[in-house]
Amino acid sequence: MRATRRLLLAGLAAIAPAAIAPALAQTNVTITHPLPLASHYGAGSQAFKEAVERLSNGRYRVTIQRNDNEREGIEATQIGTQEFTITSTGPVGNFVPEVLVLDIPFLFRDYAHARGVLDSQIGQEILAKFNARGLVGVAWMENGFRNLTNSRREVNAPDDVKGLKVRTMENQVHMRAFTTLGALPTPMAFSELVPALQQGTVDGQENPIPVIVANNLNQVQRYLSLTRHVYSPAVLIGNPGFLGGLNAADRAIFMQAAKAAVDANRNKVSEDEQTGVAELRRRGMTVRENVDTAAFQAALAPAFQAYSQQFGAANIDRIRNWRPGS
Ligand code: EAX
Repeated sequence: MRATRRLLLAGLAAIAPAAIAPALAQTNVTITHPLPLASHYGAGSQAFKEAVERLSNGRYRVTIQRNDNEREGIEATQIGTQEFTITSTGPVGNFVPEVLVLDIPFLFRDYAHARGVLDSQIGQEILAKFNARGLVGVAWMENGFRNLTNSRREVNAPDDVKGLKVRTMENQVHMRAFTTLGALPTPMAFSELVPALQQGTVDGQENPIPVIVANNLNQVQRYLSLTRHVYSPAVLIGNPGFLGGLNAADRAIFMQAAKAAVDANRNKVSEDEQTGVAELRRRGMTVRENVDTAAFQAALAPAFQAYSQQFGAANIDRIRNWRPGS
């Protein structure tokens, strides 16, 4: 009897810690973005979720939600009803005006230039401006070079844009550019875009290839012109109260997860840029590749003059002339 009792007690001792250990506290964290999960934002949010849950050993659980109204995602992050959001800079300038300089047409030469500037001191200085606006600019992500689509006509040069009702983001820099070209810019949230195109409220819109592909905009747009008229950054924004309440180790986890998000997001943009145009042709879009971008830049001269006055020519040149190692 004694031996049995001893065995029983030894068995109980072995399982006791697991059975009575307090269930590990788990904190739920929500991140939103405006696109399908298979998009370049979806890739970033998935990488963020995986890294946070792995690095925290499950102490944090990340829920990814889609909200195709980016302004709402920023507002919810600002007031704390969610902890993070991924958004293009489109509406961000209404919260952090210093971001608007990045939305100037033809500011960036190519992806390497844009990513280099955003990851440099220039980009970090702009992220720091979020703090005074009740937001945390955690990391620059990427939306991509924006291209014009419409259902009225092929667009090869600025004159082809005259009179087109073009949906723009709620972004004063973009709206000025399209007004200067003689188009009729119609600002609205992404959530309103497809209905507006379906109902003919607008003739066209402009977005990066990854957005056009992920949202099947070929179903509501006939012509694609590879204008690449604006590089559209995206940004991972965090709630100050949540991030400020973390200890150093947990904050480091979220910063490391943000880096994973940026890498996955940029890789997906690069992939979509490789395959997206052919895919959109396959889906039936008429694609104009050799757009006269020099003519577009010349036609935008009055807008560039206004941007120089608004943002300072030196600030614009600092970005435009950035080189690796500078
Ligand atoms: O951020 O609103 C837009 O056109 C954005 O490019 C889209 O929501 C992805």
